[in-house]
Amino acid sequence: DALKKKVLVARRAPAAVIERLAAHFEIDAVPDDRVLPPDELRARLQGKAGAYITGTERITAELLDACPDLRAVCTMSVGYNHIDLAACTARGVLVTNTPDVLTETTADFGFALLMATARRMSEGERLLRDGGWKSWAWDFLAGAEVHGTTLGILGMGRIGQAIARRGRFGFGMQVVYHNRSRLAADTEAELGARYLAKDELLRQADHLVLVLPYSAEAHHCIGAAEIALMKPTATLVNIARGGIVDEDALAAALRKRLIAAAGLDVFEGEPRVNPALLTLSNVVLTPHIASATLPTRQAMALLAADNLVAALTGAVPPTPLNPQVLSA
Ligand code: 8YV
Repeated sequence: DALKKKVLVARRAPAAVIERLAAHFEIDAVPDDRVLPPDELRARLQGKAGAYITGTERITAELLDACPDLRAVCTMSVGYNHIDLAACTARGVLVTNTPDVLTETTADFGFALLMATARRMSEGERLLRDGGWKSWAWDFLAGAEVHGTTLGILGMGRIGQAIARRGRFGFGMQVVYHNRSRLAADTEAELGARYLAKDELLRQADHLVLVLPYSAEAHHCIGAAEIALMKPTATLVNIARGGIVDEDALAAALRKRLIAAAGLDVFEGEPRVNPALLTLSNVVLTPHIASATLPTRQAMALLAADNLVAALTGAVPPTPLNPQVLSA
């Protein structure tokens, strides 16, 4: 159909997404799980009005200039640091993400990673599988307490608040947080959350969870100086973006036991993992799976598709990041 707009689906997507998009558009769907290299992404975007992407494909100003037909970029992720939003807005390209549908699932995983890290679950499993479980000792694999301790949250958005609820209501924790802006008083009261300056948060937290969006200002905002403020018994959990943490500094701190342990679901330069982290016993490492349940991934995928359909058919997309483009 020559009248149908063309869209690129840049990664293998659920059949329901392809069906929904095919009802409106002529689709060029990448059938496999590899990330398109930048030049291939550019080539396949020629003549396309829309791009359905994931958290991996980078949308830069140069790419937009090379793809003048592009009107909408819809990412199946809540994070959008892979997209130059200002460049998109300046060119009238609508951008959407997938907030809300992954909040509770991602918070579940953040809490699971905190628990696994504090209670040394990966270390225990490795020891058991390697045949190292020979006897019992009073301090055998003794970890850090979770219930009743102080939960620190850096980045108190939707996911941060969902983690705060788990900590407060499930584990009787005291919640302290730092965020660019302070929460409304009634939200703070509901979460029992106390706002602290960043340094004070680092000092007080028994378990510190990073859930802030990645940006130039957030780059390596947890490094040697910040880790030095933390308790030697503290654990650090990162479910945001790898670039927030200086991994070399973290690995050095874990080796010297400046903090007790870390749980990392995200890495700078993933899927490559800093080799310095791989040799440490006091770190739990997972391959960026905090939103990975089938229902949540399906909801994210369909929300991204709904956004793309709306964006290219003159409707208001459910979750736009630059809605000003719609009224321009
Ligand atoms: C995605 C994420 O799985 O939503 C995000 O920002 O990091 C994950 O939920 C990943 O970006 C793939 O799209």
